[in-house]
Amino acid sequence: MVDFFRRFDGPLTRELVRSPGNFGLGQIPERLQPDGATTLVCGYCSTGCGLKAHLRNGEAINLSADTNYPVNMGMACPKGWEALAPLEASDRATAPMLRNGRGTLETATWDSAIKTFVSRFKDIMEKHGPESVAFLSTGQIPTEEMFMLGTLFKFGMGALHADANTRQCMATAHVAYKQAFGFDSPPFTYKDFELSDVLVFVGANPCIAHPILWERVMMNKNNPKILVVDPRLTETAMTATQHYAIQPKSDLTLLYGLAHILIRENWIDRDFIDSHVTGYESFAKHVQDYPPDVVTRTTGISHADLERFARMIHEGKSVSFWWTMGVNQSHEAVRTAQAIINLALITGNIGKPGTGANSITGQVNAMGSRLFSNTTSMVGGRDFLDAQHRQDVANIMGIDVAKIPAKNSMAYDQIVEGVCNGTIKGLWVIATNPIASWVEGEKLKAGMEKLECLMVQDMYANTDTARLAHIVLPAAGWGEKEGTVINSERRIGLFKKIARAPGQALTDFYILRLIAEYWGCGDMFENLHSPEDVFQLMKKLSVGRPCDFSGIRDYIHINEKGGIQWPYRDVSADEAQERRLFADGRFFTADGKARMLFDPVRPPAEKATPEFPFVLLTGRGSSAQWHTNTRTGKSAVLRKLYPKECYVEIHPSDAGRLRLAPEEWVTVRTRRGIVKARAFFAATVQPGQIFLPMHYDGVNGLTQSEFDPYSRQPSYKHCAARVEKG
Ligand SMILES: Nc1nc2c(c(=O)[nH]1)N[C@H]1C(S)=C(S)[C@@H](COP(=O)(O)OP(=O)(O)OC[C@H]3O[C@@H](n4cnc5c(=O)[nH]c(N)nc54)[C@H](O)[C@@H]3O)O[C@H]1N2
Ligand SMILES: Nc1nc2c(c(=O)[nH]1)N[C@H]1C(S)=C(S)[C@@H](COP(=O)(O)OP(=O)(O)OC[C@H]3O[C@@H](n4cnc5c(=O)[nH]c(N)nc54)[C@H](O)[C@@H]3O)O[C@H]1N2
Ligand code: SF4
Ligand SMILES: [Mo]
Repeated sequence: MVDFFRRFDGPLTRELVRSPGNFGLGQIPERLQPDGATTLVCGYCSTGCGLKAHLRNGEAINLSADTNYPVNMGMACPKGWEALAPLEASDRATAPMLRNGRGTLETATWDSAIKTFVSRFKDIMEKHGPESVAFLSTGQIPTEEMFMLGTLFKFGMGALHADANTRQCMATAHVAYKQAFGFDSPPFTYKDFELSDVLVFVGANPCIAHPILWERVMMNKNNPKILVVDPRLTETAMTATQHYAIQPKSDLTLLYGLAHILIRENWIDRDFIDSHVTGYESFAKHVQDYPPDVVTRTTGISHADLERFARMIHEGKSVSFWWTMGVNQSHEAVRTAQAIINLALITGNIGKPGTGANSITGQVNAMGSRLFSNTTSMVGGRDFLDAQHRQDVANIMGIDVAKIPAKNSMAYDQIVEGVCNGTIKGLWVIATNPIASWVEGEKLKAGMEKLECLMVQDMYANTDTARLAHIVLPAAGWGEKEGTVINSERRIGLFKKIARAPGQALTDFYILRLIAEYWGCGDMFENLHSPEDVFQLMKKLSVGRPCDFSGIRDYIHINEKGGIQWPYRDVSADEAQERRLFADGRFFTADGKARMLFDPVRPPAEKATPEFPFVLLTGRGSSAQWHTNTRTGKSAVLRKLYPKECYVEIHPSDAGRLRLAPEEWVTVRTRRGIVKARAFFAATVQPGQIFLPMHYDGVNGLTQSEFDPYSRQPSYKHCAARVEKG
């Protein structure tokens, strides 16, 4: 181990080599029983299940679902059971790589890789200013690493533009909550799945995307009504009490239409509105424009169904509203999320058991990113434009306030635009695969090929994005490092080290410390020797914020409690396992009241035309596939659980018209690109609509650059397409 650091023999190198958190195994106490078992949070989705790692000589030999963890109580989905496979894959990146003069990537030392990065980025920033570089990161690494990355880049290296794949995913929920509640604060606890008597799911397919949350719904003993709003007859919709197969992107009309009926019938909670909400009168006026006949025309839902929907909300004692990507990924996404929030507010369904306007998060630590990545918000959910916030952070971190930018970063799409038009010349990509996951993949690829310096930090050097890089840094993954993550119900859970990273791969934590050292700003982190040191600093940064978790003692405390939900201010004051927000009806706005926000409905950019007669929907295909499949694709077990080749769901009537045979190869074409897929006849999609799972190569070559104006999240689930034989 000492060997590959021999050219950089500073104190950090010695610490790296010695540190049990890096090359050895972790420091959590059960490590002391190397043949026992330990619990850690799964590294895929935001459900945040507890997995039990069975250890031999301190390393995991197998995983099972933890029966004691309050989230999953002994259940796990296939990805969780198979989470060791991606670590053991033969194509792991095991050494840094640099692109040579002939244009191929070849193995390099850490010293030369990081020196190359530092000299190229410094060069670019000197020539073109600090706004000529950017990073794109993730919701899939621990909060400690996000914090290090965001503070290193902005306060240490003096750069500005930084965003993450959470823009593709959670930006809408973040903005919707912030505007409505004064802070990005999903109010629920998972127990609410079990306590509601009416559950409304909008644009969410938890059977596939959050299977264990769906299990929690199935544990509901109130014989609840489950209402699902989704253009597709998904696995979730099939088990629902009622499925509303609306026209794609007509949600806002539907939700305003429901508010119209609830208000018309006086099925509202006037006391709650008067005491805890502002903007009700103008909202009530606004929804007068959405009477049932208008709603019926736009959504395709019958008048009777619409009235019954509103009545079920009214008759429910504890109604909870849940939304995911069908809402967040839309051209009017923030207002749609807020229309859901408004329904909860006018009916007083918030702050009580089994209620809430609840965004289900996606990635394991999207919630950590929303609070601490220092990208769109400053650490602790603060605002870069607020001088007092900047001063507070400078004081707590012991840095000069002048180092903190008084300007916001560009959003993901603006960074991508900069890459494509050449104003961004240096890009650092961490734990995300934008070539495959961002819209209009081909355009982005062409832009990335022009970059002066592209550095990719990933577990694998062969992702679509890493293949374009000038520098690849091999990263340890989930299971090979320690840190905390925050799940959908605000529960802070633990990643533990149960395996050794292969070859020379380092944890992102140590990669960031090395980069800081080489950049010349290592002093910023000189007291942060382990992720847990960072956690202690983040605790201080959370004090007095809505997300205050300063009452958590340390990692052991989180371990003992089975995760801890924020807020958690004082260990002696609040020991409850399950907590929800807003029980007192006070929100995080200046006057303590929630805001009702709304806009007129707008049509999406692309409509079906004679040339492109289908609406193309995209999303998750199976519970065994994760995003761009770099991890899940490594498990032989998971590979048996989904079709090997890309497939497109098409209604049998459309397939008949196009004279397709089942499973025949077709070309799906949009104005931006093509994908080959097998035709899968399924009445799950409506006539005139097709569905492509996002996990296969090239799918995002088809999607389009349309964004919500407030959250700048892409509208991945709506564009015009054509299906051709062959
Ligand atoms: N197995 C698996 N699980 C995952 C992931 C994964 O890749 N694989 N990813 C995780 C992440 S990061 C996320 S963000 C979540 C996503 O979780 P979900 O949002 O539940 O999953 P999606 O399939 O993207 O989209 C949900 C539904 O939105 C519907 N939809 C499309 N357009 C519209 C519309 O206009 N209106 C409405 N109402 N619905 C619409 C789609 O038909 C789809 O069924 O899943 C997480 N869990
Ligand atoms: N068409 C369409 N496109 C979509 C969506 C959709 O619904 N439809 N959904 C969007 C959503 S919600 C999301 S969240 C994005 C996800 O998009 P991406 O983030 O691009 O997808 P992943 O495949 O999860 O990529 C994560 C990368 O991080 C690497 N990695 C994993 N763990 C670590 C680690 O600890 N350290 C480092 N350094 N690397 C690591 C993995 O190997 C992988 O290459 O996709 C978006 N794209
Ligand atoms: S539901 Fe999510 S957190 Fe639970 S095992 Fe599956 S991927 Fe992991
Ligand atoms: Mo996501």
